[in-house]
Amino acid sequence: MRFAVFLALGAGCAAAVPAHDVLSQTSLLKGKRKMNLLQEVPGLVPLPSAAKVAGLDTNNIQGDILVGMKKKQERFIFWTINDPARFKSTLRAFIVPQITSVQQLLSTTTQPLVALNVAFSQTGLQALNITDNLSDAAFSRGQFADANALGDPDPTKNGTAWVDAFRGTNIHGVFLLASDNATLLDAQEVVVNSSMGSAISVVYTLQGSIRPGPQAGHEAFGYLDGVSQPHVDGFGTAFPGQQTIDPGVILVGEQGDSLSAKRPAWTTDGSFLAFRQLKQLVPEWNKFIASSAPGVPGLTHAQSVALHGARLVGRWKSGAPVDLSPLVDNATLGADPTLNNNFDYTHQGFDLSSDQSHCPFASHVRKTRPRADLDAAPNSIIRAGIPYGPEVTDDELTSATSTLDRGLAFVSYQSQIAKGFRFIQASWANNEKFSFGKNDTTPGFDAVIGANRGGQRFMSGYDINDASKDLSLLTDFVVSKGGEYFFSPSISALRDFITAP
Ligand code: N7H
Repeated sequence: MRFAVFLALGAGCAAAVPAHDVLSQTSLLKGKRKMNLLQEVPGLVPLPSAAKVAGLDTNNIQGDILVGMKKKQERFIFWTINDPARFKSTLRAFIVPQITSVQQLLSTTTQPLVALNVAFSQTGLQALNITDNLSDAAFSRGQFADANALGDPDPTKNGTAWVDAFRGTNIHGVFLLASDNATLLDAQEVVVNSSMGSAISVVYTLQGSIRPGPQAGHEAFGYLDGVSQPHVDGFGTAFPGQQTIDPGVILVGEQGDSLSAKRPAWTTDGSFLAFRQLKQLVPEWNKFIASSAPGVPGLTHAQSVALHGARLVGRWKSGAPVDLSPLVDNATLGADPTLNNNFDYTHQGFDLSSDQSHCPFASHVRKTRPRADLDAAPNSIIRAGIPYGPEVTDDELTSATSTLDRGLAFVSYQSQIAKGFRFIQASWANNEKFSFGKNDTTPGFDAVIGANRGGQRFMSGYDINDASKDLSLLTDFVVSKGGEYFFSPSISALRDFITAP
């Protein structure tokens, strides 16, 4: 008997995939992994060994939540549920047994060929008739309703950069597929989508990849990314300068989640996932940095330009913090995770409330983690994003104009969106008055991600020799293409609650 299963191919369209094709893809997914699925990037804190994990049920926590930053390739598949009954039964029988835990990701020998995680939006839970209140207002409303609060230009207006699929509350969930090779990702995508068949429609996909060669681990502007992550108490040991946080800052229901008592028991060990597609105008950024760099005595023009970019980010391209290396890059420092995070903006003989000679108040890393400026452990997130899009072409470089879409598939995990991603973006990055208590009461916008609904932005303190000058940030070099808020449940919740018959 000949039969076909359905494979959703892209925005709204579904095509039949012959069963033998699905079988051949399935066979690609058999076998053992020989190479680490994750990239060990110099400068980033190494993963804890299984032996150093204490007190957290790492077999029950979806892997991306605590081990998300080092993926080589990742595919985000966003979908809407058409047939809740079929969706539930397929998820239970086929997807849940394959969900990859934190524990599995910690060793190559236990990693699958393709890691698979799943998360649901508020409307996705509703589609499954789950009406519990998760006590997270941002999640309940969805990100589209939050665009204004996040500083995005109005996504309901013509000309919005928001991807159509993110406009509204139509997305019910996302599969996160991670591997080291596109053939395996393709195979898993076919197998997962065809198992779901008409139970879902895929409304959007985004492919992320680690950048090639020496850019591995660097985001699209060229800076090493993922250097500073909080240390979740119980998960490995803290490196110098790493902020130790209660597990409940990231994991719902754990010690430190102030809303535990209000949340249904099944949400324990889950985490809220904030997804954002952030387009980066790389040639435009390069041109702006080159043309606005103040000359610095003793530095060549190229060195002044590199310093200017580093002061806007707060780290050099190597990952070395400007707070520790304020004039020139230091690749050895950047590559050493025992040194590259060990700073807090205080320096003997310098006043924390006025010193910007080491690092501007409005640099990206200082805005998003103020360290000694403000002790704010509950406002921590774990970042698990990955770059997307092609490398910059020669034509784009020459014309200083982006013609291709590239940037960051931003993912953060937190137990409360209002205290995590949303707070950092809205109350710190977009708040020209933050950090507080400085001699300059308006330090300006986060130079990288600060957003003013498309309006003008500025930062102060960019010039190492004259902190009184403001820099007009001519355009948004990071453009929000929107996103959605999701909840990433524990594996037992997926099995015993979400898909319970
Ligand atoms: Fe950010 N960038 O290249 O400039 N980020 N980030 N980020 N970010 C960090 O420590 C970047 C974004 C945080 O603990 C580094 O990983 C870009 C959003 C936090 O010292 C670099 C985009 C939010 C930290 C970048 C982007 C954050 C951090 C330094 C968008 C939250 C840790 C390397 C396209 C709302 C701060 C590192 C600390 C670091 C960049 C987005 C937050 C290089 C290009 C949306 C908390």
